[in-house]
Amino acid sequence: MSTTGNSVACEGMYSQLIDDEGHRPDVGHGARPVSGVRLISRVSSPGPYRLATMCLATLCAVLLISIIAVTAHYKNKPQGGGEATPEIQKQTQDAEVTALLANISKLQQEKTQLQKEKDELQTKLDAKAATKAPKVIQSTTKAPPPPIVCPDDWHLFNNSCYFISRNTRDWPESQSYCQSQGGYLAMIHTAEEQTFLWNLLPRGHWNAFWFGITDEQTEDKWVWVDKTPLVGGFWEVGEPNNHINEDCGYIVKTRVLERVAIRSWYDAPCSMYCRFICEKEMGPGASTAIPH
Ligand SMILES: [Ca+2]
Ligand SMILES: [Ca+2]
Repeated sequence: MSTTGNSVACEGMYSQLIDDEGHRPDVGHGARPVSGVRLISRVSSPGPYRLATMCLATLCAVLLISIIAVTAHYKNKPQGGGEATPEIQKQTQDAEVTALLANISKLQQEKTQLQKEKDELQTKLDAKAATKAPKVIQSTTKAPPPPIVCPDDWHLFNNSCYFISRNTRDWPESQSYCQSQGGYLAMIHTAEEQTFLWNLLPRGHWNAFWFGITDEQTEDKWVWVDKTPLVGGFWEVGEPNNHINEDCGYIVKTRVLERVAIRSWYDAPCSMYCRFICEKEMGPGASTAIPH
């Protein structure tokens, strides 16, 4: 250690001082010798160098001890707060776990409360739905429309009533009569409707019945009484032929059984007096407009 070295150095210095007794460096061989009493006196009494050496040695020892003590102190001192840190950390963790458990317990209570409220609301909702159900049933079970009842001597087919006249009129008068009854000369759009009317007509030698078709406005441009154009039709073979300025249509049902419904239309002069077929729509959605 440096202390030992210092001690040696100090001892060497002291020995040098002793060796120098009687031979002071600043005294040459030719100098006057010193007396023995004076030398002993110098050796036994501590000089300023020896005292300084001792003080220095003491200071070195104190310094060394201080360094060792400080080093040992900091070496044994635990890092980051000492030996209690793990305990503090454990306590902190325990506190955090306790807080988390308390929070979980609180959330579970809130969840239970919310579930209870949800069940109550669901119960109320079901109750309201149950009370509304009869209303829905009522709204979907509308009363059926009243059955269509045709006047006497009128015959029902789909949503229309049909009248087969017994008297005869020309075509314009026939249309006027039908209008006076709230209808119009029959407009026949389907084979089913044609067949239905055909079955109502009595057979005869030349039983002819006006219905609601004419080409009076434009020759060979047949239109219904509501001004809609004819599409197709159930004309007899060779008809319409406008043989004698024939601008109105009628249905002929003879006694010849081979004549059929779908080939029974003829054109004829509108001034002829014939029986006729009236039609009027009935029920909801029926047109109140009377074709002219
Ligand atoms: Ca014609
Ligand atoms: Ca004809």
